[in-house]
This record gives sequence, structure tokens and C-alpha cells, in this order.
Amino acid sequence: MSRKPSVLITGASGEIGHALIARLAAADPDRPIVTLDLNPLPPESAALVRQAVNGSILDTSLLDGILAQYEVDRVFHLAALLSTRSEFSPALAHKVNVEGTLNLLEFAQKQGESHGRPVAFFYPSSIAAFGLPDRTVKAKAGKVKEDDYNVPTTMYGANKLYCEHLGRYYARHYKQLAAELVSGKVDFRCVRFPGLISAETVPSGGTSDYAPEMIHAAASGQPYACFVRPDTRIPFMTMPDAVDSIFRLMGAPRARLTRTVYNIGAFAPSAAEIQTVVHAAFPRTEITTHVDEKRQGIVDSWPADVDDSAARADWGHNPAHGFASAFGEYLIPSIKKRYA
Ligand code: AKB
Repeated sequence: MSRKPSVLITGASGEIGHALIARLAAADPDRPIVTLDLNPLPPESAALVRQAVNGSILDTSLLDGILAQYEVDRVFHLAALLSTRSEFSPALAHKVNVEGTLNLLEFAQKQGESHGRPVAFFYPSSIAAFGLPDRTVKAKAGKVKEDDYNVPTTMYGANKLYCEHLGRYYARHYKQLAAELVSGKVDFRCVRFPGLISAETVPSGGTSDYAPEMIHAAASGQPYACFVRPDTRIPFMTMPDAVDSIFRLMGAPRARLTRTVYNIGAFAPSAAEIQTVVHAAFPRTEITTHVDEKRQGIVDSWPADVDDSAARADWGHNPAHGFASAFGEYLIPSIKKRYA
């Protein structure tokens, strides 16, 4: 049992979890980290956590056990089925992405109530929460604001958009008709991530995966067939900048936050532009295009770029990497070392 303020990370063995655990442990080595994931943590992450619980976010007995054992004051709820994977199993995606999030919000609410102060809750939403009707509208829309085009076309996007609303409910309106004021409302904070690219890990089950897949394939000497058209454009961000944005948002004074959900962006290259830099770094690699019309349709419904002025103004979102430095200073040198 630990009565020290502790952190709970769900979906911790995924890409963001991997980077977040390292950063949290470095920033505050005394704060216990508890993780919950169906898959075991990689050894380098496992070495940094107090307890790695193996199991599902749908299993409320596991959450009750964590509630009894720890005083969790921060939740990073990363567990989700991504967009491509969700289209193959929509009902399962809804269960994991929506019921799972509800379980975690209930957990945070109970935890906050028992300690008399709100639990800080980070929720990663996605550009998939947007749904632009077609490519012509996408081309004209420019940098899309948070409240525009909230008509997602995927199960994952619908789940993310709905869970943004659930989070706002737990933060502002929870049991609004209860006779007594309910203490410990959840301090829910959310960003809509663009596609993320890490030098350390390769994603699986997403539709923005073509960019990280292309660079990791090239570095490991594998040919790569890109599944979207060369002119396809969506926003991307490096994993270190994504984790930095989580830290900035979670560290911001509540009073500075004018929104529950924030767009964040960094750079927005076309698939052809990504292919050009990857090819320049790994000239012997064969990169071709084999468009998967169905996955293309999903990416075409996502914005070409996002307006993240609210995140910049409210909590100082300021990614270190633009397109050139993301590839030139972070991705290519680190990935070359990794596959050397
Ligand atoms: C996906 O492609 O599903 C994710 C996302 C953009 O949220 N990477």
C-alpha cells in the first residue's frame, strides 16, 4: 500500500506510455507510478514503475484494487484501440474506448472524493474527432479550430469526441442535481493529438501510421508501400514534443485554461514531402505508393492542419520540432543509431 500521491497510466505499454513513463520517472523519481495494460511493459519501462498491473480497463475489480492500494492524484488514460483497428471491430472499440474511459473517470471521481481534491486526468483525443466531408472542403478549410467539423467518420473518432464530452461532464456538471455538492470533481484536461512519430517505437492500428512506418522501414532496410496518395496532408508531431505538451498542459494553473479540449500541432507535411526526406536519408530504400482507398478515405476526412492558438496562449504549447528539425535533428539521427 502507498499513501504517497501516485500516478496511474493506462495503456502504458503503448507508444505514448513508453515515452511518458521515462519522462515522469525522471521528473519526479519519488512519485510511485502504477500502470494498467493488457500487455506487459517493455523491461526499460517496467524498471521505472512501482507496480505494473496486467489486465483490462474494463475490469473494474482491478481499478477498485488500485483505488484501495494507492492515493492516485494523476491519471493518464492512454488505453485505446486506434482508428484502423477500430474499423475492424467497432463494437469492441466502443467498449474499450468509451466504457473504458467511463471506468477511468469513475475511478478518478471516487479517488478525488475520498481525498477531498480533484484528480488531474489527462485524456489524449485525436484529430480523428474531426470529420471533413471531402477533399475539396479539406483543401479550403486551412487550419481547423477545435469546434469546427466535429462530425467524425470513424468509430475511433466518434469515441474520442464523445469521451471529450464525458470528461467535460465529470469536470463541470457531475451529479448536478444531487442534494449535496459532490466534492472532488475530475480535473479533466485533453489535447487532440495529430499523428505522432517516435524514433523509439512503431505504432500499430492507426491510420496516420504511414509516416512512422515509412521512416522505420527505410532505416531497417525494408521496402515500404505507402497506403495514401502523395498529396495527402495531415498534422504530425514528434513523440518528445507530444510528451512535452502533456507536461505543459498538466502543469498549467487551472485558472489559465479557457477550454477543456485543445488542438495541438507542430508541422503538416504531405506524404510526398515525408517520402522525399526519408529517401534523402536512406537513398537505397524503395518507397512506393499503393493507395488503400478505405484508409485514404479516413485520412481525407482529417484536417490538413489545426489551429492551436488556444493551446499556445493558455499553457504555452510550443513544439521544439518543425518539419525540418523533426527529421534532421531528431528522427533520422536517432533512428539511424537504433538500426545501426
Ligand atoms: C490513428 O491514426 O488512429 C492515431 C490518431 C491520429 O489518433 N494515430
